[in-house]
Amino acid sequence: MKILVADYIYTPNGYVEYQAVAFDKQIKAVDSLENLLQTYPEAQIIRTEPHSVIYPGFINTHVHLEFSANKTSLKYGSFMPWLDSVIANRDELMQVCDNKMMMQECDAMLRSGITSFGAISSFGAELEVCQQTPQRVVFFNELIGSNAQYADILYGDFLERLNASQSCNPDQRITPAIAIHSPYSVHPVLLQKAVTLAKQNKLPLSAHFLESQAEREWLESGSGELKTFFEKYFNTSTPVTNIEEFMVAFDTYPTHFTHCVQATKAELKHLSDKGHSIAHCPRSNRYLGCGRLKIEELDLPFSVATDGLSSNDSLSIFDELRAALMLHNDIPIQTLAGQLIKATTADAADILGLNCGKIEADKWADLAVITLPDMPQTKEEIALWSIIHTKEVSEVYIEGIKVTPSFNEEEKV
Ligand code: MCF
Ligand code: FE
Repeated sequence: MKILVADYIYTPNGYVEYQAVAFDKQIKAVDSLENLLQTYPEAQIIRTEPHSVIYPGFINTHVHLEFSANKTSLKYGSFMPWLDSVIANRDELMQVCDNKMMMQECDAMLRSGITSFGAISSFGAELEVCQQTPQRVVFFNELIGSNAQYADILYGDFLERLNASQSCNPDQRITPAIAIHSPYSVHPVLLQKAVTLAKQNKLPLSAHFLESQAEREWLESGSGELKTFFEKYFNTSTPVTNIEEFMVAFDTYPTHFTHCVQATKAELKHLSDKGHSIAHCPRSNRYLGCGRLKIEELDLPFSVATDGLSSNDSLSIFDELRAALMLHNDIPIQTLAGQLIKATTADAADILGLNCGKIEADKWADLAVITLPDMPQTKEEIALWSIIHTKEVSEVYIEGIKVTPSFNEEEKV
């Protein structure tokens, strides 16, 4: 048993002062140190630095590790030039992206306090790294393919990758899952099969949805820049589905939809009515010129995610949260900071079906300690100071074990 003591703890009831958390693999209790010691007299007491706050480990719901080699290869600024540049550079980016590079990015996520992430896997190349990294990983095997002719081959390949992620050792903390790439790139027959499979096996399900204006135009009227793209690379000139057909295919199974920047109020209402959620990727949306998701109008749960280095400059969750503070400049900043912390902890865990994200009894002891440079004046300001001042967290625990980015202390078993 360990007891972690800090000036503040972020709990489902807000920030509490002068308390401590008792945990082994799971959290046992939050109480005063004196009370906890009465129940657990043998516990190891760990005192954090002054002005520290204990948070549940942060959760990055959507990242493409396989694209970690990108620095300046892909074109930022506008969606279609970016997509063209993905086609042109993908093979080379994959070639230079080795396990070492992806593990460094898992390290970077860990240093920013990320204890769980959703890995969107196009090829299955990051499975080994995800098995080795100490973090929990929801491993989203991507299904892509708009041409009915190749549907069987693509589905077969997808099933093989899914199987591999299903055969991991439980100690590796991997949850197998399915990602539908997008409405413009997945044939409705494939989509139907994958949704049924997810439902039957209770696998988390995710899909990129209504990211760009080009995507909307193509799905609505079969025109625009995506038409040129499909004519050039796939010799087709009509979309395989439309917004309505794609969206209703998920009606019976709650799905985590990524981006949704271009969704209308009616579409967002439909997503909300069917129990879905949104992964909000503020820097990715800005870098690809897709616009701003109006999070102030959402009435469904959302997470905040980095997306991959294919459309970002870092995988740090705190870099992402700082960007979100800037992007949503009309939302009162203290309120927004509080929402962002909740979105990346409790809400993200609920969305991915992980038993963590909250500091309360019976959750996994996945914790991130941050240390503020000075004492906050009020509890209401802690969320904002945490986001503004945290470049790296001070300590991370996963399932009760302290982990360090270089993994040479206590490694993932
Ligand atoms: O989320 C961003 C932007 N939207 C769509 N796809 C991707 C993103 N980052 C990487 N991707 C991948 C996607 O998984 O790029 C490929 C897919 O494999 C695009 S389709 C050729
Ligand atoms: Fe993505």
